[in-house]
Amino acid sequence: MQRALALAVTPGVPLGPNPRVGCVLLAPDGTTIAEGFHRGAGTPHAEAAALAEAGDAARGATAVVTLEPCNHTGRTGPCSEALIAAGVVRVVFAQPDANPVAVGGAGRLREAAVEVVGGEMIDEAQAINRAWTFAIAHRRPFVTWKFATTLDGRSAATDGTSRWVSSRAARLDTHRLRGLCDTMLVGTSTVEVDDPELTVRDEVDEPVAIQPLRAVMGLRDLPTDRRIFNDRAESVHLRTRDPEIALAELHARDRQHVFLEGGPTLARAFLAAGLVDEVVTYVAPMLLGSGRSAVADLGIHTITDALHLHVTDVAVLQGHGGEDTNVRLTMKPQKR
Ligand code: AOF
Ligand code: ZN
Repeated sequence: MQRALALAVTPGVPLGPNPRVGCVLLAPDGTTIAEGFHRGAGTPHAEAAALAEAGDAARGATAVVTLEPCNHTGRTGPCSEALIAAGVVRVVFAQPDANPVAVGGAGRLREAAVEVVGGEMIDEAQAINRAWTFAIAHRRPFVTWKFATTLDGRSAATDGTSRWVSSRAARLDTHRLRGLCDTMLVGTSTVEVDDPELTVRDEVDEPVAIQPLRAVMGLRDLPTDRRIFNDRAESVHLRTRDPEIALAELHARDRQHVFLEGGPTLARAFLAAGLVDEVVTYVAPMLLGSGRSAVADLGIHTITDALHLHVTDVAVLQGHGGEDTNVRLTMKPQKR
């Protein structure tokens, strides 16, 4: 399974709507017959790739897969049937497939007298497809809210200027994180005021294979010459102010991980709706004493009502060329 998990995360596999999956076919004596991994939506599933490599040698084999074999004909055929037809006698998988269109593989295999064991290294398998797993379970994308702040919690000065709060190292790190999501989301006011392009660019060493979708939400009409609508990536205007509706629309477009980069009003709306799953904050050693907070008034007036977050990771982003160190905090809001 360790090997199957490593295959699943083979570098270069584009982040898409499909999960990353690895598969190893073992002979009865435990030697490896063939390996396979999934290379993105529309390409053969990991099991199919391994079976193709094995040919007749798959007869009597054990298939070790990071995800329960699918039982549906989607972009490709059902892996349950392919494993049965190839004469595989045993299937060991990690994560059960709760995807409503694909579900039922283990049952179908058992029906055909294949021995099935599930749940092996399930945590590791779920971790490599965190957003996919979340989106299937919750029927909406996972939401990461990202913001940069000064030491005194300001995201912009009183004149509205917000450029260069975070260091170049922190901005580079942001672009890297953007590239790990499939959607970036801001509100109409951010597009009007800051006119961001919202692409993953230059600053990252390796260009991303697919640019994340650029989504803007809000009822206001926007001029078409805004940079978010340029041809460097896909974009969409979600005509709603309701985070739940916006996420439902993105889910319908097969989006699994939203990187929320909007202003304080949008942040408040998502927090108030309990729709922030992760917070990533870059703290710069800088004081403003006044200026805009990262989040608008949450209606909290006493300390015991504070919204608490749990820190899951701290990273020090060393500054270069005279720039100071920034700190990145990754947190989980406590749901109320
Ligand atoms: C994959 N790769 O190796 C396995 C998958 O888009 P489709 O029609 O090819 O089906 C995607 C679903 O198939 C996916 O969401 C998951 O439930 C199941 N298994 N998918 O992309 C694979 N084994
Ligand atoms: Zn499949």
